Amino acid sequence: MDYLKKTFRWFGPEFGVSLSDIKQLGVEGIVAACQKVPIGEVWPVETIATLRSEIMAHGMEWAVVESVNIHTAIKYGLPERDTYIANYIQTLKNLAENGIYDVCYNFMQLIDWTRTDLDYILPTGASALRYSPVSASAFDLFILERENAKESYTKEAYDDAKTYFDALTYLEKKKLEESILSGMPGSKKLIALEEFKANHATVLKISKKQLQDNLSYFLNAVIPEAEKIGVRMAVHPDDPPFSVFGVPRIVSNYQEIKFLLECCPSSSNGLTFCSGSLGASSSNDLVKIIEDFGEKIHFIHLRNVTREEDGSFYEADHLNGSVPIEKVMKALIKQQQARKRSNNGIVGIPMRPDHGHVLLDDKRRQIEFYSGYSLIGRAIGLSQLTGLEMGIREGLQV
Ligand code: CS2
Ligand code: MN
Repeated sequence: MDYLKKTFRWFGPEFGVSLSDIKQLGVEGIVAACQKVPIGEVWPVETIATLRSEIMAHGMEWAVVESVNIHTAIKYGLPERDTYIANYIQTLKNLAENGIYDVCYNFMQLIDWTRTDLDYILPTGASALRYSPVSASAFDLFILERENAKESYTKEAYDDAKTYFDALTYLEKKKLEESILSGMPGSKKLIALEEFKANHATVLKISKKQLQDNLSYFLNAVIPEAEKIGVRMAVHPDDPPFSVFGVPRIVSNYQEIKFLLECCPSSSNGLTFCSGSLGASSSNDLVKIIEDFGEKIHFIHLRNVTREEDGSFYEADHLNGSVPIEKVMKALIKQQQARKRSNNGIVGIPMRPDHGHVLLDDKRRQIEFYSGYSLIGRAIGLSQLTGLEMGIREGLQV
């Protein structure tokens, strides 16, 4: 049987999870990155080889790179972008030389995911990541102090944000600020508010159309090279899949994914299907995205979110929430069947549980984890997803 390949993201031992912990979960492939190389610089062959050997010494493979991050010069379309694109291509070559062919990246501005609460206590006592529009608006208006931000809100939304913010203590305000500024997986360092403000001011001057052109420019330079060396690029969707702090989104829905895939058609230009990121918007039809773009899905992130009436969402456990995870799994298995029938594409698509709750012994070690990347929470997610996959395969007789 051709199961999805079980993978697990690993940031290094300093993030509270070791390779031997992960091995015990029955994981085949590690999802990792050379995090210490500054964004934009070439990842040296030796640095890649050392990390790969460490993973292999634990009986697993380095299945996917997440992420080779993209320098802001490329995102902003600055003249020096060509140098950074050349570096990016060299990194891909160095990865391929080490036998690593799957690369996840994103084209989000300012930070990776945005959450307003990194320790939202659920009724069970476990904790999860949460996004609340009122808190995000309060940050935008009163911490970031975006120019003319007030005009982008209805009077009611502004008043709600003000009432909410005024009621916060100094420490609660700090906590909100830090929650938003910590959205960079793989780094324990918060982004400095001043740096965030400066980048934000730059990004606001760039239109959505320009950002899409910059993405297209990047892909048209990188993808032909990736194709030559057999590297599959897999863009991660923007999270959350709607504009925050006035910044446009460009990989957040069906049309935007279509643009991305069509601006540079190639089997190397693909997608990381993330059910949690795309699922935070009720207008995204996840099954349709899999059905229509399935052959371009090179990597899978599975998790669930519960969407609430006011536009908030929190990360629910993997099998519960607003995302129809069983339908998503079934559509993914059908995609595998199609690949098998046509003998085209990788059937054992790498899949990882994306984020997990903090519960049980995780609570004692929460400080060590990068938010969302607990051990037990993700281990439970992986085992639930594996069971779901097995049940669906049995039902489909595949
Ligand atoms: C994560 C992302 O939140 C998520 O869904 O998977 O933060 C992901 O790690 C990066 O955006 C990929 O570049
Ligand atoms: Mn994801």
